[in-house]
Amino acid sequence: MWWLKAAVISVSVFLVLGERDFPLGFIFGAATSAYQVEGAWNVGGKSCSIWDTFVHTYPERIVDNATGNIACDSYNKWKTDVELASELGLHFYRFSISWSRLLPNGFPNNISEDGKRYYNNLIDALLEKRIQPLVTLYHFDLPQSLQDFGGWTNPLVADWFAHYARVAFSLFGDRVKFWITLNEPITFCDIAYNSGSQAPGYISPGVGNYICNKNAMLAHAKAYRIYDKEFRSKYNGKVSIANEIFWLEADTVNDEEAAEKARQLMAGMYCHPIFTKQGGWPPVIERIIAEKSKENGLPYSRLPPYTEEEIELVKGTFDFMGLNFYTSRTVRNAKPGEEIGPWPLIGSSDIDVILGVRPQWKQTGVSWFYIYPEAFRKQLAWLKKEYGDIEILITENGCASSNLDVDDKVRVQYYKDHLEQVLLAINEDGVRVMGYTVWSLMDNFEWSDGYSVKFGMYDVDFDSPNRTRTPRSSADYYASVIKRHSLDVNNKIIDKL
Ligand code: GBH
Repeated sequence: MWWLKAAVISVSVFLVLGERDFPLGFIFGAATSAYQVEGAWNVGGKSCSIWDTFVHTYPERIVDNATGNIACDSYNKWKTDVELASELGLHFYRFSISWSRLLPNGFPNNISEDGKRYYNNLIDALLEKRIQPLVTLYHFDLPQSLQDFGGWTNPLVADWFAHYARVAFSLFGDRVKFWITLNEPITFCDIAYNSGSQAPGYISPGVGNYICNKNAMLAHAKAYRIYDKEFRSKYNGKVSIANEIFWLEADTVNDEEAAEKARQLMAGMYCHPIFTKQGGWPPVIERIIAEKSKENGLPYSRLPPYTEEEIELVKGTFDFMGLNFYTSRTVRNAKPGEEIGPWPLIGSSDIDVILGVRPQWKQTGVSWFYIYPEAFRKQLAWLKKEYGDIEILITENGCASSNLDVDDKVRVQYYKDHLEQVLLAINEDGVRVMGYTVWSLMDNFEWSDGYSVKFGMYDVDFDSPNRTRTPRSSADYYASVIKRHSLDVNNKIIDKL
């Protein structure tokens, strides 16, 4: 009576799915990005990206004048990286392609054999271990040759990106089923152009950031449309964008309106055009920036408008939503005449708000990073309310430390507390979270913080030419969560927390 046995097994599987178990199809992964791990900045015909230029031109803007010239040497050590991913039992590994390694002049008429070989090797090695590759097309490293034409502020960048995306889809799409077009446009648009702390290092607050924002939305959309038209029927993959969203909450009950405006500036500018039925900019922000621009004496808005056609092009270009979640801020109205620093680091002079933190949020030892796990659930619920019942993949979540501790209890606690909130979002709020990605598989070049800030489950010895990778407690913990598909793990690390 095999059917009875099967029924009993499936009923009991159903029954034993406890509160601390993840849904059956839930997937776990870890992430890195090309510039942060590959090194080999000038090897095999690769040309410079804006990060190569940035670190070489302004060494003083990076802690210890660090560069990604060698980084984790993943260009040579990709086999080891796949080993680490496999030791952890990852379902998928999220990495990014270096545009200027694959297309050294930025354009699709010169595909690098070396670049092709490198990414083919990595993809094939992952698949051999039954690890799905999840590929980000753009993680902050624009070819310098395209920056020379204005980079993300030139509207042609949307087509340059789309042509690059087509090359990647056609080379790797037979094996890659998950694609992220752009990683965190808020970082390479708002942080970059408002503060200059990210490549290309130009400061153009309230202007460059908005031009970049619009062009990034169009670039994403064009790549998505190409996948849809030319590849989907053959390859049947999924494509989206990964947005970083700090949870923003009202400082006091009087700041609720300010907080909602700020959410529209942080999340809305990169989600509303894609994930809503209306498309286009969040109306409240579009109106405010138009008014501000008028006050500035401009006969047009600093926020470039979308045409009807562009709204249609961008709207609905997603198969799921990618979310990078780390930290939170409070929001309050700025006082009249109060000096306001750059968005999204300190505040926004366009919407007249100031960001802060609560004293009870523990700082990680990294300037921008305060821990508030409950915010994760609030963020997921807000996204569902705002954009509907869409599938969400956590494309990054993780914890920074500034010390070398291999027994990284704070990081284990962070994963546990944040995964608990993910489970609550799924079980209590009905948010359709598909999976979770740890940033990062290993320590790597943490942008302007160089190697002084560490996110890795594996410690990397940057003093050794071997770039030796050593698992931390967090690697052990994450592996047991994945294996058990649950937070109910018998793990000695948990007992020590
Ligand atoms: C993500 O950025 C990135 O996708 C990833 O590459 C990165 O390594 C990871 O998270 C950890 O940071 O020093 O005040 O200028 C998260 C957003 C943007 C947060 C840059 C830190 C610098 C703040 N990051 N930001 S500041």
